[in-house]
Amino acid sequence: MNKICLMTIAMFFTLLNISNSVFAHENRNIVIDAAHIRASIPGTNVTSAYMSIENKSVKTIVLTGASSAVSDRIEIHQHVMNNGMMSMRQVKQLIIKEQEQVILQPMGYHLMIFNVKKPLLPEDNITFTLHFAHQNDVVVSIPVQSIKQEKQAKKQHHHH
Ligand SMILES: [Cu+2]
Repeated sequence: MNKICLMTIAMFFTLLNISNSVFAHENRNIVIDAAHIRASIPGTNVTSAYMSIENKSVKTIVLTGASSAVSDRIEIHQHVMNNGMMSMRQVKQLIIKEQEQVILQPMGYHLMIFNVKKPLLPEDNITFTLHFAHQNDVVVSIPVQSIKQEKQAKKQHHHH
């Protein structure tokens, strides 16, 4: 990443913080919502990020990865059943068809964050850059949530 790009991102986040809209970022075609990172469990340096990614464009979009200052290794993962055992595997890309949405959530797709440089604590907001094929990066500020907060947020998301 060059200096100008970093400056642009820094400016962008200054603006985001002023408007205090840290939960969702919208560009013309890609809408990120309900993004959160699971707080670090003491003694571990691996955690995961979840969100919904909506493709409002008229073309398929392809998520190819993510990057963040908190880790040098972030992978797109999927939970799969293997001989009755739940396991994870890396997927190289996530295809989101036009007018469709993919939800990254516990037990499903997620962004796996390895070698977290410092514990991620509830109330932290972490800058993530999502990379797409043939699309500009999308930069999001993702709040860290404890598992308890995650469950509460999920309840509020369901309107029964
Ligand atoms: Cu994983």
